[in-house]
Amino acid sequence: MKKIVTSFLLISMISMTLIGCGGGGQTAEPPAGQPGEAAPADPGKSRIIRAGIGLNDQHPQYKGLLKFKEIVEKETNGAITVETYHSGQLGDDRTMMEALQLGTQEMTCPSTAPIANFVPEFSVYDIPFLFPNEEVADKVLLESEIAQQLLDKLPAQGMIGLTYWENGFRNLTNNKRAVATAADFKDLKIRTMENQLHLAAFKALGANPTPMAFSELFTAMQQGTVDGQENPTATIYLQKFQEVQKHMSTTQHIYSPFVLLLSKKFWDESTPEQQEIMKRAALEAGEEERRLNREANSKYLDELRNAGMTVTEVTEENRAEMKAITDTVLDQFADKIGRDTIDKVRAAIDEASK
Ligand code: TK8
Repeated sequence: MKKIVTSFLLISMISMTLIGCGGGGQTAEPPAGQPGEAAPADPGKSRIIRAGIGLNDQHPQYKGLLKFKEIVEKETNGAITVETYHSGQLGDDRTMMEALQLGTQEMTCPSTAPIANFVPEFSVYDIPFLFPNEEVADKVLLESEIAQQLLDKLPAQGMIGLTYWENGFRNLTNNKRAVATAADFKDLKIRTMENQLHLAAFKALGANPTPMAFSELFTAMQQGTVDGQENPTATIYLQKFQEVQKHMSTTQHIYSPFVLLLSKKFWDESTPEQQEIMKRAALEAGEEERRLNREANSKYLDELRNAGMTVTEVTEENRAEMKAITDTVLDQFADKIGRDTIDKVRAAIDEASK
């Protein structure tokens, strides 16, 4: 099935390239209609955003994409159509970001962790135990200058960061033992996202981490290639990880933001009015995505228990010990991330925590 979808997409991409001379077609036309007004409906000329994510269609992130689609299609009077693809149908996070750079895909929504492979400063969000809670994360990500400055580094990489959405606080699951303390991480084979700071942090905790694309994770856990992984509760439940994992711990070790990314090529081919609409739609859909995500995270913790997982609530004291250990790896990343970026994000968090 996946093969068929992929080859169908390939064929349609190739034919679009041939027809549209360069993939997107309709380059640099002057904005139609009155200033401040969306381009008029012209079904023949609708430009398409292919939006792909790694999570499945039950996840709040996919619902967010549907909301984005609804707003953009309505407000551009159909001049932009959004096609949504879930479950890695268009590839994993890295592949999709590369496709955005090439202009062969228009939209994706990765965690900031894999974005750090393109813009290293994004790894500031990978510092374990950085954000104290969701309210502070919202203020920093949506209102601080530094969060916007990080998005502003994306165009140089061929991508536009429309805004931040939420993946959320990550929890550990595994098949070996109930993890309550830092010592319990010992020798656990943990899949991490493809990110150096995550790898180093889990190594420091005594685990045996291995980076892997999300699309390969379920099978890896099923076959025992890894003992466990870490993701927010909603993802764990909705991706059915409870079927292949016994233990879950509310480590809440990292708050992962998502960034809603658009290819710079598509952005540049859009009128200022369309750009405005996409920005606004990203924000509005993001509000919905956050709301649904928080509902899901609290609702599914019990569902994981009901499904037979042992859920270990990690105490603040044990979390503090984990933080003290992971803090020891930060210095080796400070130059890569930029000490200035780290200081600014910490200051924004302090300000938002007041
Ligand atoms: C899905 C990923 C996922 C992330 C991960 O493509 O890789 O663990 O948390 O949500 O973006």
